[in-house]
Amino acid sequence: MKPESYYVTTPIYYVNDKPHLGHAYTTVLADVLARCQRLFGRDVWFLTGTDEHGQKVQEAAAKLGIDPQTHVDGTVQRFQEAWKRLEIRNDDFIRTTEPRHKAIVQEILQDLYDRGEIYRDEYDGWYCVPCERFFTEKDLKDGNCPECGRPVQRVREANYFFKMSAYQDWLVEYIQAHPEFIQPEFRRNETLGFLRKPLQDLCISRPKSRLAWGIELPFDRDYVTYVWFDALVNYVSAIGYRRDDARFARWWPAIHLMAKDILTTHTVYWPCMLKAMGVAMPKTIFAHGWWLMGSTKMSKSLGNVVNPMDMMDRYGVDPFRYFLMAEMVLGQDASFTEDAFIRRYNADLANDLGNLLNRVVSMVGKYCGGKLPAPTAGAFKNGPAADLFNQVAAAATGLKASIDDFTLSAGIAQVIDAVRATNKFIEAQQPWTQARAADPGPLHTTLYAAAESLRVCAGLLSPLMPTKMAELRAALGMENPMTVNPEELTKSEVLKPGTPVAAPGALFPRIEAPAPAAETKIETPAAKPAEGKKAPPPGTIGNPEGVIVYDDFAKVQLRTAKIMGAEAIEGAVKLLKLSVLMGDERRQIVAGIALYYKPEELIGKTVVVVSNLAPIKLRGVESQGMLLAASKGERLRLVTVDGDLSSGAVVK
Ligand code: ME8
Repeated sequence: MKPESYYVTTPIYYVNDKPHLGHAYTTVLADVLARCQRLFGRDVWFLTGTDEHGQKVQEAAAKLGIDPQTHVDGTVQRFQEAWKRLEIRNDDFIRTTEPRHKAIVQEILQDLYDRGEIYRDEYDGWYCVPCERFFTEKDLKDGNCPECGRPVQRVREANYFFKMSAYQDWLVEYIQAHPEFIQPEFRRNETLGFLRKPLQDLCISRPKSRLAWGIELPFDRDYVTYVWFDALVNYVSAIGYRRDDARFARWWPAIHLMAKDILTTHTVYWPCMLKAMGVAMPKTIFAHGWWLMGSTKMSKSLGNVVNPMDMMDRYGVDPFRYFLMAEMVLGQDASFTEDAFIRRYNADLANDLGNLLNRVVSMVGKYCGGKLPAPTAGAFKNGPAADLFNQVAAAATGLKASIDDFTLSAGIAQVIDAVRATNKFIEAQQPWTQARAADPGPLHTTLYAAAESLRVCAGLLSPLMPTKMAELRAALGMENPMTVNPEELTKSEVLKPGTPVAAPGALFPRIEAPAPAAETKIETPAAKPAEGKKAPPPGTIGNPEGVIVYDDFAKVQLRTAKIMGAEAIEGAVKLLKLSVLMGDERRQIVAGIALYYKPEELIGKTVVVVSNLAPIKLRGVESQGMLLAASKGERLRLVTVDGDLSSGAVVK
């Protein structure tokens, strides 16, 4: 059977801008929806591009003393490079200055003109120069521009108009009869509200004397077509409209994604244009919310625009993509702060997902010689492994539904819940206890079931984090980690027992929140810290003096340990000899904490130990590791773990 097709678009962004967080968001959203749909076996086409005509481009080029085409040929690369960097896998990138687009715009204009859908008239109204927009007398606010409040000029100018008003009744009926056409529902209601006022005809031209950088009207060489009549057409010119009927029929109708700023142009102008052209309506026009900076709108004039490149440099591409998708409830506004990013990253990716992989790989290493064990027969029919797998498979179904009904963040949350359930499953099954039993069956089933769960969750998250999830799947010994097969997302026992597993290094190293101003430092009381080695401040790029790169840090193995015994060392007033339990292993550590803790206060504390330090002798007593502590002035406190966690856990 031919798979159902799925054509998704982003707005074509103004080429004069630098790509910012908002552009990145819509583009990643389209990319994730496209990748998810591909994952679930649909035939997908994903289009993005740039809007390259208009006054601002003309002025910017004039300022630089170059022609507008040369100017846009340069600036478009900022978008193309950003999308490459963001792992956007668009099938096409359309520029409105390309001949393939301009020719179609002109043909549509000529056709509508010939059929009387476009007419010439004298325009008499108010014009705001900075906003480049016309207003009627009624639109004005205290005689000024309703948008920016600045004075407006009276303009009388001959122009061309599209008979949009003729489609008002039809459009209202269409919207009412097709609930999936404009989403979310409140945006549909907003459009219907807009359509309660009489719809004006749309001015679609500018005289070349005022704006030369546009597509010339084929029936009047003194005019160019203005912004929307040019830009919106990209959605059809890119897929063979009027050129390749089979191709056009394969992809149309589209799913158009955008933010609420350009709702009306998409839900009113575009449907009326398509109706006049005799083309079917888009399947869905979905307007998402704004990314706000804290609670303020992101804007160039406020200087609070987030550059997606900075975020990627700082935290990596995949975590940034994940955050954008998981944090914004589709349709609602969302607040962007670096703190929110770090919180979500640490919670979902470092603690839940990354930790699950570490646990599985290290236990398979420890108990099964690094090779995936075989589950006991029937373990996936009923019992805890089967229950876990059912929850994981339900997350696959949930994610699939969430991409069709635009509730992506809920679908993602369901996958992360499945990851959490797998961590809980490990806690409940206690493979470290199962490992002591004579029958290895339960231990093998536990580890295999956890790996299976991880396999499916990584497959489901691969549209969001393509590279990281391929690394994860490679760590599980999968043969083609980049290729996720849709059937394997709801099928159990796909991993092959006996396959070697290997950790890819820390997949999501924990991010420490930017430190507050206080100069609290972490010290190692049993031995001197290495000179000149400080943790790199978040956001450090490159490797300036005194700053380590992650690989340096990764050499230090930190683990939790429970203090089982503590005693003074004769003749050494500052030192205590501690006996600690780190997982199954007992160690002796000498720590310089006697002035700050009494031995009996220490028993039962779970502390953090540098576990791969070569043993040394302090006052003749061997120390097999080092505790971490924070000290400031006269005070010293041990670094402990927040909440209940068994000893031997990896700290990262
Ligand atoms: O309007 N939050 O282009 P544009 C979320 N060329 N998304 C945001 C955002 C924010 N703070 N800021 C921008 C144009 N966006 C026209 C479109 S389409 C035929 C022509 C995203 O460069 C969002 O997708 O101003 C919004 O709709 C789009 O950028 C506007 O891009």
